[in-house]
Amino acid sequence: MTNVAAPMTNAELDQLSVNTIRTLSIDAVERAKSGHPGTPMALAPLVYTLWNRVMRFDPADPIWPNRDRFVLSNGHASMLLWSVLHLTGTRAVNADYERLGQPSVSLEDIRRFRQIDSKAPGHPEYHWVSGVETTTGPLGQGVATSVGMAIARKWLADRYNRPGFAIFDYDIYVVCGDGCLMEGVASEAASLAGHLGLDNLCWVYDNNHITIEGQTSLAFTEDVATRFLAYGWNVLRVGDANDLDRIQQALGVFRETKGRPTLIVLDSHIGYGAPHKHDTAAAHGEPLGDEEVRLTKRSYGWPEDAQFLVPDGVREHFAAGVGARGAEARTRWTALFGSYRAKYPELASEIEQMQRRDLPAGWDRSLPVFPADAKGIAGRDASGKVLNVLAQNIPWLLGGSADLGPSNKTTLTYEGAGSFQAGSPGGKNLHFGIREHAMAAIVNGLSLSKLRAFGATFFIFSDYARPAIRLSALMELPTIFVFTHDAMGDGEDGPTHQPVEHLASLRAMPGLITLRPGDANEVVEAYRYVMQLRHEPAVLALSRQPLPTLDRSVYAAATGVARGAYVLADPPGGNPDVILIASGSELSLAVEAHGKLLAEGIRARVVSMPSWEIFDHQTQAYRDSVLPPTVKARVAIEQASTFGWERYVGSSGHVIGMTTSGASAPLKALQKKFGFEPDRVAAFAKELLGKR
Ligand SMILES: Cc1ncc(C[n+]2csc(CCOP(=O)(O)OP(=O)(O)O)c2C)c(N)n1
Ligand SMILES: [Mg+2]
Repeated sequence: MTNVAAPMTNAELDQLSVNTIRTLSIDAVERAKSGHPGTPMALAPLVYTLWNRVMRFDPADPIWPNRDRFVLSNGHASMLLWSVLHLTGTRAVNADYERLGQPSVSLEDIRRFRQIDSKAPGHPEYHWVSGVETTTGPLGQGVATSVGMAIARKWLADRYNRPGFAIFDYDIYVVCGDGCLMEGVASEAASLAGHLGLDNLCWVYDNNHITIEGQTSLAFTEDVATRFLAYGWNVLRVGDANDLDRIQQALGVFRETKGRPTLIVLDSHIGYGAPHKHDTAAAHGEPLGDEEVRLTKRSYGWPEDAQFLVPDGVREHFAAGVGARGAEARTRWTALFGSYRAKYPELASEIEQMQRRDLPAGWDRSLPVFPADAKGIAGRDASGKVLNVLAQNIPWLLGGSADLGPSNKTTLTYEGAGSFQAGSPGGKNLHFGIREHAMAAIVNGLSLSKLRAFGATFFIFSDYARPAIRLSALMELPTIFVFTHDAMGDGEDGPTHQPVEHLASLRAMPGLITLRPGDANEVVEAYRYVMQLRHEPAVLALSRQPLPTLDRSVYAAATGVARGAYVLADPPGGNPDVILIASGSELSLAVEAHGKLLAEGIRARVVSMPSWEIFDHQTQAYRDSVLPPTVKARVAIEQASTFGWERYVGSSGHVIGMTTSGASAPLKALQKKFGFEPDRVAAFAKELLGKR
């Protein structure tokens, strides 16, 4: 016997690495006294194989554009990601896309799993931790977002690849569990991915038969494989989650499969190695407990008392695997991109601008200017004209509707815009089908891939997209949601189609910008503002019916939209006694009422307020100039829930809005029934002034 250990074989290093991921996960959850150990214990071999043997990812540059993407859709298993980001030595990148020297996730972060400011938070958070490709946690979102990433990759390849220049040829790998596959959004997204034949997309399904309440036999007994075959996917099965070679082989089959996305059904055992918790729901979401941790470590052949142990050789093993492969791939790509830039300077500069979320020069040239017109034009129609100009000026602006393109007016109709389909991946019109939730998640995936993307539907159905819009806001993505038929304008369709609380509920969402422009020129300015956003998603609420185009030689310029709210009209010499505040379709109503009040010698002001959020970000001085604190007589008019308007009208003001659902009738009748008439607006103004 000597003290010199024989060098470890590769197989031993593989196993040591897998067990390092497992024990880091166990220890982090134990220390935090909260978290999800069972699935990292089961899926460590999968994540190890994928990262160290397959993925083209350079830990030194986690935002290299042609990297393979990894999405952990079962975000509760976040310790998988924190472990692998740590063990690969992935570097941090800051908000200006600069590479920093420090690790993305340090061992100290893992020790402080789920604690304030740790780079190992409870669930994967894009923007907070470098190397996280999308925020996950709400089950189903990751898988659905990945479809957007796969669409983006196809589109990028079509536009930018040239013979000998495969600038974009990355793949998207996704890990998901029973929960993700139960969620409706996953079905919507999988159906579309199958239709589009996205063969750059691979979902690995952790088939462990366990969710929180127990066995999946309680609620989930469908044949998942057959379901995905019916969607048009390639379905593979790996019967043992510990078999690294089989996993690698299945991933290899994915890479060779053309014309279809791949689902790998991976049979696993949650809590693998824990003698009492293995295969039970108890392993899902709570620490194993001292004694069970010891027994588990013993079963892995791990020192029972060691905590947060990264044995010698493990980091080096990752460096020799994904580290070397990633560095090599990135270096080759960088050289390739250099020659590409020489040969195709314009295309190369587009790619570079896109990566920084810059807009191309001239992005707002030829935006329409709408002449004054009493009959006017619908918000949605103005939007369609603007979008068609912008999409021609900004090559990477694309999007579509959930089957309402002709109603939303979001179809890009100019020559060459094209439809995105399996056989035409350069098309800029996406057909999401009637899948609002997946649409919003896909828009997130497109945006995470640095495309400028929009999704559209009726405003009422924003509810169907809301969870993904929320993630857009959380991730600080500059996505665009075009929601038309934003009030009672849907008339005869009735209350099922008439949004009421939607504006209030979206305004309540942190980080989201809502805009409800009041005429065609405000629509133009709203888009001008939205296009310049880099870190905020925006919702545009647009009218179905024509709105008068205001005469801007009489009223203030629509550029005021960029300040959220602005003084549109004043009494002669200013100094109003009463302020009418309106958005969207009610702006012209306020203007009419204003005319009546002026005729009666009442000093009224009209404030156009398309966006609360933008206005709230202005200086106090500006806000006071629009809504002078001394003027307490204020009437807000908006064909939506009155909820929240108190903050602008104050306790002595009045809100004309909706306090019930709408009704099925022609718009005129609804305006009368719900009191959106100029005389009523004027009457409230007078009442507040004690003149009635
Ligand atoms: C939309 C949504 N609903 C509910 C939850 C709460 N939740 C977190 S994990 C989980 C069970 C997930 O089961 P599975 O995906 O099979 O994960 P496993 O326990 O096998 O890791 C639930 C219900 C959630 N995160 N997201
Ligand atoms: Mg499960």
